[in-house]
Amino acid sequence: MELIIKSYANRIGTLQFNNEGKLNCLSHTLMDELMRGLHELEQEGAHVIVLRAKPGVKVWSAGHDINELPEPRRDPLSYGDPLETLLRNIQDCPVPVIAMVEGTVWGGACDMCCSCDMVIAAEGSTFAMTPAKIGIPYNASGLIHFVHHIGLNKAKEMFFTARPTTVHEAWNNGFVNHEVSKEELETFTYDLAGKIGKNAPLAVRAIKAQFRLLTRGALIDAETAERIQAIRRKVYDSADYAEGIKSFKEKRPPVFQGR
Ligand code: LCV
Repeated sequence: MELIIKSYANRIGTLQFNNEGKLNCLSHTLMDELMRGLHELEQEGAHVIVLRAKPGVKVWSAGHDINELPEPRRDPLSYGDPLETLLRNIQDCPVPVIAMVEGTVWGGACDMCCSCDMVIAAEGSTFAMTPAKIGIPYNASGLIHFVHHIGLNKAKEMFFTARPTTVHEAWNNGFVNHEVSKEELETFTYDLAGKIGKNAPLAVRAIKAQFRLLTRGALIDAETAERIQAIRRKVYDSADYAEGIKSFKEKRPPVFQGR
């Protein structure tokens, strides 16, 4: 693995992003390595896994690799998209996964934190959900994630404004378990991971599995699911989605026409 550094000690696995040059953006390769790392660490006997970036990063992860977003007219966040698969892999990982965050977190990387079982973030961290900046309709499972974690109004504000949420706001919203100083981030996180690692692994796994099943969101009928898909398709078929990607690549602000 090149874009992820995997390590294991005292029942705690660690997966560290290793692509600062591209701001640890979630490329298909990096996400494949993350999924492989989760599986391997769980097989090696990890009781808990920490996701992290290198100490001192300014950008924890810049989110989905925009250059790998599908061309317009294709769903950018379909069920089989590597990002969606990664999020489910984290949620379904039999052992708790902790996001240890410093710096700024963008788009799909925020949803990745949401998919973790806990988030511990250093002072000065921020979290921004940016699909509206790029012209992406997001998707039902992702939106439900945020509603569950931070409530409907805060989730709407995060998505509609696309502005970075401070770690203090995120802690207040329940998105972050602990806000700690940069100096104590690593010690605090691994102490907490150690507490989980000492508990009965079967019980911890069973409790995580029950949380996963109990929070899968309200059942929706087939017609509602189809209506959601129709609403989303109008957006990823739009000129605005094409403009969102094009403007990013041309390093200029997007000019959305509402069509
Ligand atoms: C590819 C990148 C990226 C990137 N992809 O440095 O949630 S959804 O629905 O939106 C979902 C689909 C999603 O996750 O979409 C991506 C959401 N992410 C963002 O909106 C963040 C986009 N990036 C930025 O706003 C800036 O890069 C930040 C603020 C993160 C850092 O700004 P800074 O000025 O420090 P640059 O912008 O110069 O970026 C450094 C290099 O990383 C690339 C960017 O194109 C540049 O590449 P070059 O050096 O080749 O020009 N880069 C940054 N983000 N998500 N590539």
